[in-house]
Amino acid sequence: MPDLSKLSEAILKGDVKTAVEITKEALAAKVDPQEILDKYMIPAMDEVGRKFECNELFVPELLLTARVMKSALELVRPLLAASGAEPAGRVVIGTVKGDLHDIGKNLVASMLEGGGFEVTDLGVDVSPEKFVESAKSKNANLIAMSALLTTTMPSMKSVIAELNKQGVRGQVKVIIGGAPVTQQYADEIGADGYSDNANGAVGLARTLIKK
Ligand code: B1M
Repeated sequence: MPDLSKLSEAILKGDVKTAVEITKEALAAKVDPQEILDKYMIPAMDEVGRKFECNELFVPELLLTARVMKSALELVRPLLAASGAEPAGRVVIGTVKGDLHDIGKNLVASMLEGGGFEVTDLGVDVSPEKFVESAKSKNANLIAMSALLTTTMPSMKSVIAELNKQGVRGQVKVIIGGAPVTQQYADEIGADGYSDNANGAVGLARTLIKK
């Protein structure tokens, strides 16, 4: 059984090789993938964020840590997805316009897929028009939006405005999430739901689609 604190250290150091090795060892030792993610990977990224805020880390290091996180996540994600269940609905997901953060969004997309949803991932920097056009062309029941920057959150409101403008708001539920997003913000902009984590997003999507 590997020392998983070394996984957090490897993420912080930007050390892809070690992070991948430890993650593989942990999975081979049947450590719960959700535990690897919640106890070691996400806290490491939070620490990266804290250091970035205190000017102890800068953008190049941030990029490096994100690369490590992504590599380790590639190994964990399929197993997280496999723990999901029943078929559910069609989801269009993306990170909102102006925002390039995709680690959390990818996690939510994987969990939704694992939960039996048909997921169309539009990637990052997605315009309101693209969200709405894709929801229409895919006949989606749900639009799922992620934002990591306070400056890009307002784009979530623009997507809802675009749904209203195109007369399709009643046909599609909207859920939102991402570090700066809150339930209060969801209520404020008229989103149907908010979750602060990927698992919660799946439950939320199921509940909303059943309604
Ligand atoms: Co950026 N960044 N970043 N960054 N970055 C943050 C977000 C920041 C908080 C760091 C800080 O200052 N402490 C800060 C935002 C400040 C603010 O707006 N208040 C910040 C900044 C300022 C910036 C730049 C402006 C820096 C610069 O260039 N000067 C720049 C902006 C670029 C842009 O987007 N236009 C930038 C760039 C980057 C990188 C490219 C270097 C890289 C992203 C790489 C990538 O994603 N491919 C990066 C990273 C890695 C971070 C931090 C360190 C980590 C984010 C992350 O991946 N977390 C971040 C600090 C932090 O959050 N601790 C930071 C792990 C991920 C699993 O969590 O995405 O929150 P998260 O997802 C969670 C939940 O939020 C939830 O589920 C997930 C799992 O449980 N969730 C949902 C997410 N989406 C959901 C949707 C749902 C439901 C739940 O329903 C639809």
